[in-house]
Amino acid sequence: MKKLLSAVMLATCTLATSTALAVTPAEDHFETTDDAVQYRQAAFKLIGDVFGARLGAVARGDVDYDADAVKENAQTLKVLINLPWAGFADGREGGNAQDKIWGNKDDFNKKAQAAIDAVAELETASESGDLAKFKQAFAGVGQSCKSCHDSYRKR
Ligand code: ASC
Repeated sequence: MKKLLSAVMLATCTLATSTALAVTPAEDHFETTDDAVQYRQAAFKLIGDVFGARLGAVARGDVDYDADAVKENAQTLKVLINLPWAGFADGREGGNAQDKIWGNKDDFNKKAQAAIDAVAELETASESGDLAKFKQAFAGVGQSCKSCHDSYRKR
């Protein structure tokens, strides 16, 4: 019983930690705000390439569906989608981010988490080898990007 309890507690802690790491932290390790802005812009640039350019080409039908390539890119995206949020710690206003992010952190974090969840669904769909499922999940990720951009991106 004790063993089971500690296993459950460990699992709960791990879950809590990974969720906390995935969304915006209060503090960060960057020396300057400019570093934080450059970091998150670099992360979004990578996400934009893997999602918008590579997976997007398949979703739009510009590139033939290759299940293995799509799966690989979806797995890459699943890592990348965790990255930008560390660049939005307290006091890191700037770049293309609207200042109101910092007054609406709960909502911002919710939208960030929605993107993480949508990418997890995309990765699952990519494992099915089913183009229709991929396209549907791709649209879900796009919607999560748009929802946050509409509220919080300057342009
Ligand atoms: C992209 C990209 C975005 C989103 C958004 C989805 O590829 O660069 O900002 O998808 O356009 O609606």
